[in-house]
Amino acid sequence: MSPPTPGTPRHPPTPSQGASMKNAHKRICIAVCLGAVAGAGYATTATATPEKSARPQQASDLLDVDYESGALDSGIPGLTTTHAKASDASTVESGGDGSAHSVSHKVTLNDPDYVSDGAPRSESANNEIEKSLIHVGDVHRYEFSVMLKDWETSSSKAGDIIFQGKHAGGNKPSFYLMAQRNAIAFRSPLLDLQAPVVEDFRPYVDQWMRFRIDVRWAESRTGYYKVSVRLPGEKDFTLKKTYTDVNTFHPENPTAFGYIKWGLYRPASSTEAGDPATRVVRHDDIRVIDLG
Ligand SMILES: [Ca+2]
Repeated sequence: MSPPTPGTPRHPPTPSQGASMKNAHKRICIAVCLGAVAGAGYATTATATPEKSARPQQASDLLDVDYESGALDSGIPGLTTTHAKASDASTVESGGDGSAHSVSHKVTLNDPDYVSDGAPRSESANNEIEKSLIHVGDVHRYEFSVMLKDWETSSSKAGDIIFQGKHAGGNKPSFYLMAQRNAIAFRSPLLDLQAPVVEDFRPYVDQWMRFRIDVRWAESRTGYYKVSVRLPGEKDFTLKKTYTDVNTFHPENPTAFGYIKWGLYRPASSTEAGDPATRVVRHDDIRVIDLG
């Protein structure tokens, strides 16, 4: 099935506008990076891997959503939140991944108050934050922390989606992460690629897991996905799966850009199949980093 988008941006950039904005951003970024390097007195670490302790905003950050403002949009103009009506479909909670706040998304099946854009979902997205959007040629790193809150596992084969890299325009996602049975799996539905990246999440329910997905966005077979995970108690990320020479930007319907969504989307879950009616997931520190 093809998940609908959470809403078409009011002013989607044309390809040329998008490229122009991106180039302008890169020029600014280069200037800022050079300034930071010069000011700090070092010259070789401008592309150092961001780590959890590096909370000061990285010059290469295209998006940094930490929820420390206490607001559902994390104080970022244009951040898209759920359209579900239930008051607790999305809330800012006390306690984050090494911080004071995080966001919660909740979905109860068979309840219209937890339907957003026609499906059982509650998600946030960056589709109206232009500098963090996806265009062909971008190389992006997506990092985010996830807590499966009081999560009951299910023997059903349905996967509940917790993060997506999407193309706009009603296209299927390029990739997503889903909780399925006892595992968290990476999947590219159009390329029919799937691999578990957390083989058994049950020891980590109610704890923060951090994910890193590097993507070269290409409309030919020159792209890649690299998926890394840092589990509770681990100091570093572990590379779990790499797919190279893949067509990562592959819309079925014409579109010029893509975006990310985080939250909970339960497209195939059903209480008849034994899935719990209610599930809740928390996210924190959602970042888009320009590697290009
Ligand atoms: Ca936080």
